[in-house]
Amino acid sequence: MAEMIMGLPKDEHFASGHRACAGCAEVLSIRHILKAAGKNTIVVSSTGCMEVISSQYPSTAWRVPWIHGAFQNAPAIASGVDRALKAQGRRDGVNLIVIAGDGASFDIGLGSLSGALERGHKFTYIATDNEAYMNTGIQRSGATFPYAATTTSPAGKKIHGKQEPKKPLPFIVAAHGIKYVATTTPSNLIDLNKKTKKALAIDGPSFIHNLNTCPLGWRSDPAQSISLMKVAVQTTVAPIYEIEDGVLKLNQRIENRKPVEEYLKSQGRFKHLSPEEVKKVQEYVDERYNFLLENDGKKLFDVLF
Ligand SMILES: Cc1ncc(C[n+]2csc(CCOP(=O)(O)OP(=O)(O)O)c2C)c(N)n1
Ligand SMILES: [Mg+2]
Repeated sequence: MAEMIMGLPKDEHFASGHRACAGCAEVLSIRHILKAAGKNTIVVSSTGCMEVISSQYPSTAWRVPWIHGAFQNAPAIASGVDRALKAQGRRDGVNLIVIAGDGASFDIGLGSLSGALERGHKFTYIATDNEAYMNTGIQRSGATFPYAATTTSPAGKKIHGKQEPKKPLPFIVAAHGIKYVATTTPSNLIDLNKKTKKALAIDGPSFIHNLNTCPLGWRSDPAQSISLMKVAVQTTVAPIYEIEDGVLKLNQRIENRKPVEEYLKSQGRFKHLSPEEVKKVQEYVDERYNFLLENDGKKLFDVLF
């Protein structure tokens, strides 16, 4: 039995000595996802930072079986692993996890993800979202937050960063009728641990959205990565909820929301914003959080299921 510290297992399945940047929140999330999953786990990763930093030949940080696919096909690989283990009579007791970035999840691999969800494979998909294609040089993705400056949505004189909203991936996934969808950040590792376990216990597909500070791409202080995630939750930029059997449950109802400016001001990617634009971002965040408040406890997508 693993020893417990503050309710979290002591076992490590992601080794230190990897090449993640100082202050990378994503690598902390992954470490704790694997702690929750335990050693009987197979991980499939798409191309992205977490692959690049963990697996320079001939070394690896993964202490569980790990498959790296292409940028766009991790869910298709997981589908094959699920079916192969079943065919061999070895499916019971094995956790199958896809860990893929926002570019892979929100954009290029969305078709592959949709197919695997629709076929009903037993696997947990974890979208580690740092809001851009970071390992290739901070290009915008469908997950990039509005007005954020990236190398392909720069803050110019006329256009101030990304002009489009963030794609609502947890809802797109939930609309497939899967049993469990949840959102997380590494600012609450107990929550991340519980949700990972809950997702892995589902007999079918499950999905976790995991938002992570990227000090390089967000131009934030590496020492503040976890407190920035706390601010994301307190401002409701990152609402924490579950969708279980289609029913929305806000895990944390934020009564006294902090102004979104608190979140924006500590990141260089937002430093070009005018006061009017900060107001627009506040409205954008409020609209979405109010939707969650109004629908808390309700079954979403009734017509679709
Ligand atoms: C078909 C294809 N197009 C482009 C690339 C180059 N590429 C590799 S990873 C990546 C971005 C990954 O972004 P994301 O999934 O958000 O992961 P992150 O690097 O941010 O962790 C890109 C564009 C590729 N490997 N394959
Ligand atoms: Mg990314």
